[in-house]
Amino acid sequence: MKLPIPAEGQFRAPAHHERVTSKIGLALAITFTTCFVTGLLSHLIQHPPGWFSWPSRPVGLYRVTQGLHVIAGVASIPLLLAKLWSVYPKLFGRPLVRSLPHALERLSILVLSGAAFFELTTGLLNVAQNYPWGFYFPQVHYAVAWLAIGSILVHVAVKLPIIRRALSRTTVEEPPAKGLSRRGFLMTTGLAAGVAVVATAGATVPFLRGVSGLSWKTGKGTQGLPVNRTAAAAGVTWSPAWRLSVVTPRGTTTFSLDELRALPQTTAELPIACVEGWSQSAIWRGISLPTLLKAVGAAPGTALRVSSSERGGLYGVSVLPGEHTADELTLLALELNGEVLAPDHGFPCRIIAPNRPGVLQTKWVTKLEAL
Ligand SMILES: Nc1nc2c(c(=O)[nH]1)N[C@H]1C(S)=C(S)[C@@H](COP(=O)(O)O)O[C@H]1N2
Ligand SMILES: [Mo]
Repeated sequence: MKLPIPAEGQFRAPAHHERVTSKIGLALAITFTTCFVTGLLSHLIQHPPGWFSWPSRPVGLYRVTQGLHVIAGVASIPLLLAKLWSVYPKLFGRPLVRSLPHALERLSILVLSGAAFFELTTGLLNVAQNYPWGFYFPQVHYAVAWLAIGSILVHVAVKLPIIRRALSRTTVEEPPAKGLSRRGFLMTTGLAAGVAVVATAGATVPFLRGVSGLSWKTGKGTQGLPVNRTAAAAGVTWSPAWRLSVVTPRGTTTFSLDELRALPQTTAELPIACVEGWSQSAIWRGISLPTLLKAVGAAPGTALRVSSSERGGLYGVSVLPGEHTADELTLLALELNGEVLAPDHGFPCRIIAPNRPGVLQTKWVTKLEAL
């Protein structure tokens, strides 16, 4: 039996109108651009090329950019589904290929949909802390982002005449049709995007914490702060023989925990802003990096390599650039929310610096080396 293939002209539901497609497309262009710019920024902070430097202030800027990254990504999911719904009758356009430009356009849409779909699913699984794949998420998510943004640019350029036409007309005669009106479809799409955001944004927006049923991290956690990797999972243990070594061109200085406690202490309220989209502020207390550098006779603003006692993990080592080691608020923290750091939060000491991705806030620090 042959399945009847509907002709393109047979789809008369208002949701398939080019004005609907264009409006949702515009919203998607905004959310995807937001994702791209904030994602690129996050990538540059974590893998800084020579020309790039990232300031240590304002303290919570990265918290905002990464929060936006995940919120815009979550909002994109219903938008993308609505957009695909709106345009799918075009898939039935025959002949499949009319000309070379037409073939290229179809191919670019295939790449665009594939890349967009890939970014949203991998991103969502990442914030849900599920890693059901064999590749290294950040690298692949980053590479495909270029594919997505590139094909969006091509797509917008090709469709510009249609987008202009569809969005410029103020009143369009709405054909009598069954089902949701155009406005109804757009409102439903907007509502779905809003619900998705509210249900998850509490992971980073404090006043939404109570409302976000699906937010992946809550304020509950050891010492009032979520834990990303526990001491047990990282395989770290501590013994009184533990020492911190600080290596500078002038030699190596070691500190016992008691010696660190005897140095002048600084208190700061700083957020952990995880690349996975959750963030939370806490009160930290410890030795500020300018104080520590002074104690070992190193120049202010010396960049440092930070190593932890964790073996084999991906996040056991980080680099603190000069902008951060010169900032009074960058701490080698010994306390969190008024208590000695719990093992899961990095006991005996961890880095907490203003305006940085959580993944660079190294726990269980054992060595600092001047670069
Ligand atoms: N040594 C080490 N430090 C680490 C990690 C890690 O896996 N190993 N995870 C990082 C990540 S991804 C985050 S978000 C923060 C979370 O800190 P918390 O568990 O104290 O909230 O720690 C960072 N520091
Ligand atoms: Mo993280």
